[in-house]
Amino acid sequence: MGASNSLVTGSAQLWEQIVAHPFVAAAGEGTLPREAFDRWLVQDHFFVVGFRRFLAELRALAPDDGARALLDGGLDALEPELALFRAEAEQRGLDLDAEPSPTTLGYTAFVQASVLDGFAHGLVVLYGAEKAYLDAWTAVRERTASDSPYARFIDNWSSPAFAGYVASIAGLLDATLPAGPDEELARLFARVVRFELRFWDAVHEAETW
Ligand code: MP5
Repeated sequence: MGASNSLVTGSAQLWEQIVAHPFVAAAGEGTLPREAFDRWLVQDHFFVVGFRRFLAELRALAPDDGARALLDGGLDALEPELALFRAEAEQRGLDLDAEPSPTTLGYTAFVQASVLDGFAHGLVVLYGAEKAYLDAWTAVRERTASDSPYARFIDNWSSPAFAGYVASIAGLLDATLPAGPDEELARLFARVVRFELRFWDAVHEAETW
């Protein structure tokens, strides 16, 4: 089993909680309160802006042209994605400069710090975050009627193009860790999974501080 597969398998129980999360289920079924999606939009915008800085740092550490091209593609995709967040926020009258929750701030800071430990560490975090969003938004898609108000967001993280990007990250991770993840990297990945779950909890339950 490749490194990417063994990491996800090692967190299988928590992974199931992500794809079955009440926020994910309600978004799919069309029963999500408007304010809950609003909270997600503002908090995830903060995360993605921070994520872009993380990805640029990771790209600077990429060992070869193939890895650089892959991460360049990821960075390019964040421009239309952030434009989508801004357009939706404007339509909903939301302030994207609102204070992040402690979970959002903690997760964003954790992601950015991971790359200080080197390329493999950052790549493990990148894979965990992208794979978690691919699977969560694919679960939303599977429950959704064709006229979802979240269609553009669903597409963003469950399209064949995004699935291909995540598969390429998995391939790069497998090639980077041919002997599989060591204990430290497995622990790092498990933290990403816990943060993903906590992120959904926080936007669902309106965490404040
Ligand atoms: C992603 C995200 C995916 N937007 N938010 C969280 C909490 N986790 C993962 O990252 P990207 O860069 O939007 O594909």
